[in-house]
Amino acid sequence: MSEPIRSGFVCLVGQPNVGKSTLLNKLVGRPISITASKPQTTRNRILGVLTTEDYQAVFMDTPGIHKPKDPLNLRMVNYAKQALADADLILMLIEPLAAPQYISPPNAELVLQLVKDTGSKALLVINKIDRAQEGQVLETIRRMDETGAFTEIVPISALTGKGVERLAALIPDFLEEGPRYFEPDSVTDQSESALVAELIRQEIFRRTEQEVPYSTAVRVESMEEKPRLMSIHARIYVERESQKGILIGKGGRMLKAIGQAARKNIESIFGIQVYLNLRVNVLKDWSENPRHLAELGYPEA
Ligand SMILES: Nc1nc2c(ncn2[C@@H]2O[C@H](COP(=O)(O)OP(=O)(O)O)[C@@H](O)[C@H]2O)c(=O)[nH]1
Ligand SMILES: [Mg+2]
Repeated sequence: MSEPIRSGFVCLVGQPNVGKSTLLNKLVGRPISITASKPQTTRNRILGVLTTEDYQAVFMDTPGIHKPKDPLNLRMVNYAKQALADADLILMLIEPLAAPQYISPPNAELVLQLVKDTGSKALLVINKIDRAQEGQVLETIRRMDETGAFTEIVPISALTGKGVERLAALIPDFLEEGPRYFEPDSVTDQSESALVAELIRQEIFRRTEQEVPYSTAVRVESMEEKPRLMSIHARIYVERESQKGILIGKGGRMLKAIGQAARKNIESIFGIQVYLNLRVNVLKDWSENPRHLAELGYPEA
């Protein structure tokens, strides 16, 4: 029998693009949740596990809360709401409020209401302080403290890591005695193929514009581990022929760049040389189709 530990599920929520996935990766110390400078990069609930001698925190990264306008986004927001309901502790992220009005953005108000509705313990994380004035951060703390919704308010920069250790040190105080949900050496519940598909999608999000990243889904069809090489075949789905053209690019250059960048990340995460084969298919209006959504990894919440 191992010693009793503290454990629990810690939900990261916030408006799109506030830095939830960047923070998850910093907390866990591994790039397991993809990030990009675009909203709605994260589409699923992604678990990141932090195990120490005396506690295990299972962080749940979530899609940003917003007002969904299509079936895919409706599912994404529902995954976030489900994670909120499952949480023992909530970390709500916001960015420093902007002077002179210090009004919180509409999606942040929406998140705050959802957090309050759970009745769970919540900490407020003010992220991106690396690009804010000190006075702006202080005024944000003051205003958010007035909501009475938070046990603690912690300013951080998920990008530089400033304040993240302090935040991590607070977490075990809010966990209760419980089981080790995951083996001490596991950092996520994602399968290898799900993580690979996400790493490919990350490069699409970072390299394409407008509706293209939002019309893209990735599925890994095979991963074969040979003695010194992992051979991976993956398929990228888009909704229209024109999007396929953009993803492939002139002379195949875009697809090549996506593949190269994804391959480097996969190699560094798995520590093995990788052969990556990418193909692009049109699956007309998949993001509107319940069956296609489920097949591509976005089942109803
Ligand atoms: N300057 C700055 N940028 C950040 C910070 N945290 C995240 N970002 C950037 O904000 C963008 C969105 O980050 P991401 O983690 O994908 O946000 P999410 O949508 O909330 O998961 C990315 O370009 C990140 O590099 C931070 O502390 N400071
Ligand atoms: Mg994210």
